[in-house]
Amino acid sequence: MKLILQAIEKSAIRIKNAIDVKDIGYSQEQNSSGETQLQLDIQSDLIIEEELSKIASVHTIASEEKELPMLLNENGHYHIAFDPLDGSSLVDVNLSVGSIFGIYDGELTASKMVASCYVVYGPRVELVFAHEGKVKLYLLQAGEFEYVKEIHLNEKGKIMAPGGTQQCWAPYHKAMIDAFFADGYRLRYSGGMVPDLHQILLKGGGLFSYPGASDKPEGKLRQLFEVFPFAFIFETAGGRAIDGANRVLEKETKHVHDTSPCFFGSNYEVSVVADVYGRN
Ligand code: P6P
Repeated sequence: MKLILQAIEKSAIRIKNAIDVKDIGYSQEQNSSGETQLQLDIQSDLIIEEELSKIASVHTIASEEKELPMLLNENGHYHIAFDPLDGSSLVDVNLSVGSIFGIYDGELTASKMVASCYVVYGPRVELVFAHEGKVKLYLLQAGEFEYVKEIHLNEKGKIMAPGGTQQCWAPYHKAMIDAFFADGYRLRYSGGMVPDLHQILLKGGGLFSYPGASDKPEGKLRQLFEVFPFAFIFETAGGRAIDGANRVLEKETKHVHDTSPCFFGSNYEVSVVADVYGRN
């Protein structure tokens, strides 16, 4: 596992350097989700593939930017799913973006997740790694990731990050979000999953939601690359992650690019979601 974390750290430094290079435009390609790929998306994907290929224990990688999983080492046992540069279109407006990694032992399924990690490229480059019951924060300083602290969520927070197309929300979902704001929660939503969730984790809690809605009944965020890694981090930090009715880490993934509605947050906020969704 240490070699995997080191490979992620090396990838992050190389991706940060790529982000700092000018003249990054759109390629003519589309990814499996039909999103036009930024040259930066493709470059970030190749960087991570290259770094993980050096590790004998990595059997297979699955990338949001690739149609199918890729076998790296027949004798390996870790299966790593990653989103190389989530929210990459935000680079154009100089907002924070991130890389997300789910590390599975034996197969790409929620119940086999053993660790997860994300990197946030913002005013600083920070890395969060969840493994063996701890969520640890690291800061990139002078070319090295230095350990900062452990992350723990409060029982109740103050931040609300409501994703999705509001006019497509179910009426009970809209009423629930409105009630949180009437209760004094602060709106914090950039459109970048990584910085939006990082803020909730570092500011003690709240709720990030990307629900199923009439335009996207199964939500937008991908199970293996985005939803499961953050679910693992939030649960390890003392919070919860559900799809409305159930814990997301109990879902069965049928296709590598499957999505899921998702709610990540402190215990209090997620229990409100479970109650509302359980009654509708
Ligand atoms: P919307 C970025 O494209 C992304 O995949 C996540 O990073 C983010 O949380 C979500 O989509 C934002 O989606 O529909 O609110 O623009």
